[in-house]
Amino acid sequence: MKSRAQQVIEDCRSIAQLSEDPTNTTRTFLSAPMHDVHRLLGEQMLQIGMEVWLDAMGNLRGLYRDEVGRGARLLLGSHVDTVPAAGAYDGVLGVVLAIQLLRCLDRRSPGFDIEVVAFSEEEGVRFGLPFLGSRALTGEVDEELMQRRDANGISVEKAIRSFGLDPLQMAGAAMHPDTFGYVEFHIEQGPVLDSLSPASRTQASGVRNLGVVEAIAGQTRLDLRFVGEANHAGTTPMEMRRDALAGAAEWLLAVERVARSVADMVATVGEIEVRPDTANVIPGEAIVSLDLRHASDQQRGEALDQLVARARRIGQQRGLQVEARTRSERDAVAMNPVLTDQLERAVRATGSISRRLTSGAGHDAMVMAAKVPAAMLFLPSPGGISHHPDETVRVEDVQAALDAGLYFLDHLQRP
Ligand code: HGY
Ligand code: MN
Ligand code: MN
Repeated sequence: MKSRAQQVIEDCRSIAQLSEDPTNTTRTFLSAPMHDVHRLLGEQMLQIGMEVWLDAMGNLRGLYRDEVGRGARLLLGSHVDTVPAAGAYDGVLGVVLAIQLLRCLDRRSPGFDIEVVAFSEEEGVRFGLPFLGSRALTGEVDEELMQRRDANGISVEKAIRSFGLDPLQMAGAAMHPDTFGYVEFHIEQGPVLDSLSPASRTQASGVRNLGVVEAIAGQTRLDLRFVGEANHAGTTPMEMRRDALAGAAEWLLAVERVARSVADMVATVGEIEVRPDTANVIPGEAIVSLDLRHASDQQRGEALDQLVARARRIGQQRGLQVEARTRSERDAVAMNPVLTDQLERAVRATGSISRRLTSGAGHDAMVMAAKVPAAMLFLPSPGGISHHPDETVRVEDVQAALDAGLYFLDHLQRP
């Protein structure tokens, strides 16, 4: 008989097969495989007596009514979209584990309703803007967002209609007014927890480390556009060039230098677009992305100003036009201490070690926290790998998270 933790892992691996790309796991906002994800998870929700629906942003929602029906509601969930060539657990684990927790409740009354939400989009891959799913629950959807276009010129609004949903019903996606808390189970996606529990020690002793998240680092996503002059690669002397890519490359190394100079800062240039992108033409235009994160909003702001100023200086020195455009900006968010303390108590009461930490990764909890007390529980990421096919979890840690989650639900005092 498969354990509940093994079932969680198996479900995540089954969902990882539902992809836009047969060679890896890639599932972006309201792409075709999302229909299959909704079918698989929706069936599981229906089997445990939940009411199931899709909201206008494509979030799959399931409600487990407490038979006492006092109406107060706890939200559990995470996202079911992925980055390209993703692992099987980022996001999905939080939804599958939440459904498994309700199975563990086995119709016992937690004393409140529980809604499980599978957010349609958190990564920001298709439209360059993250958290589309949770924005719909917190009322952060406006016309500008609805008209954002993807690489094929399709708007968010059109994508919603093409999926068979009605964007005019967006207000109906709002979080239920009786929601008193949001809890997200997620993999750490970094090396901290795994380095604290080398397999030899804790595997042997069986003691597990789980992460109790105190805060989520703030993040800035920015596009930097360098414009020079395309010209012949063979006839243009070096001193007569205005090479946009060379300027972007100089800036990219400055990004790395600045991030390394500030403790706990991370900065990534993950995207680069070159025009005309041809071997024998000097690049006339280079657009690079910046993902900048730090727990301190002030230090992130200072580094951002420093980097934009550096780009402008490089532009002056190289005769390049430089434009900076912010894609999205989210300040660091503290998790709710009342819920977080109770998560920690649940971790300890069920025999695991609670490790408090700040999340470097962004999560829907940072959006939800604006409207409702939010908390997160992390499972270790073996090898610290994530946003990669080798992303994984240990079944013992999934079991520890289920044990802690059940204890949390059984003893929850509302914030
Ligand atoms: O990028 C992130 O921090 C998250 O995985 N969306
Ligand atoms: Mn992610
Ligand atoms: Mn995630």
